[in-house]
Amino acid sequence: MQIHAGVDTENPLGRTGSSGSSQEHYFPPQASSGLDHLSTRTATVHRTTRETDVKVSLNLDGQGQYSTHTGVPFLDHMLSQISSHGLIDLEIHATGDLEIDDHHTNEDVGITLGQALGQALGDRKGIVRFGHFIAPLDESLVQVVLDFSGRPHLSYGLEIPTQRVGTYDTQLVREFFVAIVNHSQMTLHIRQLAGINSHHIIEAAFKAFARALRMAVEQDRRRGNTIPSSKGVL
Ligand SMILES: [Mn+2]
Repeated sequence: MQIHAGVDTENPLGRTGSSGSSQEHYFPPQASSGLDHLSTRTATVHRTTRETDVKVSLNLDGQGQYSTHTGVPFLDHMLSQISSHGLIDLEIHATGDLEIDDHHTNEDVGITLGQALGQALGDRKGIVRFGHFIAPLDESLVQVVLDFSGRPHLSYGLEIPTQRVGTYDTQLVREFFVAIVNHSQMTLHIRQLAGINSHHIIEAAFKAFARALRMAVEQDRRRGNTIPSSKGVL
């Protein structure tokens, strides 16, 4: 496994420039905000096992640009929600043993994304830390509350009425969040307040997760360069 995090060596100041805007390179919008310790919050994690090969690149201070290719179409659809509503630039490429089922690929994308989140956040200085949102999607309503506490915990309250959405096994939603929680060391509560349609319930959960994530990783200008914990460590 290779992990690279931090400064983009081709764009170390994170300045917007005219030298290409491919999704390989990120241009955080607040490079001269006085919060330069947070201004290049990017990470790339490449994780390989005998079951899958997953590469995740992200920019927490992105604009919601994404390129997701996991071989699992519904998972791609949900990852695009994280990017679009979390304003996190996200590039994910995965190959896996889909001839068995989607389980390993789904889980390993969650693991690798969780690791990338953890890497990009570093020591978690200066972040809001907590995030919450309630997202509707038509009849569905899902609440997400999260805390970059350093302690992995998931309370999962989705009750998805069908076994599949398209070809996607709906049991894999929980597996995805277990993986991301464990590998980003996040406390995450997901509660379904209403919902009938499986696709709507899951998508509302990912939208609420994205917005809660956006809130939690936001730079807290009053917090400055300190860790948001009375304990002094997260
Ligand atoms: Mn949809």
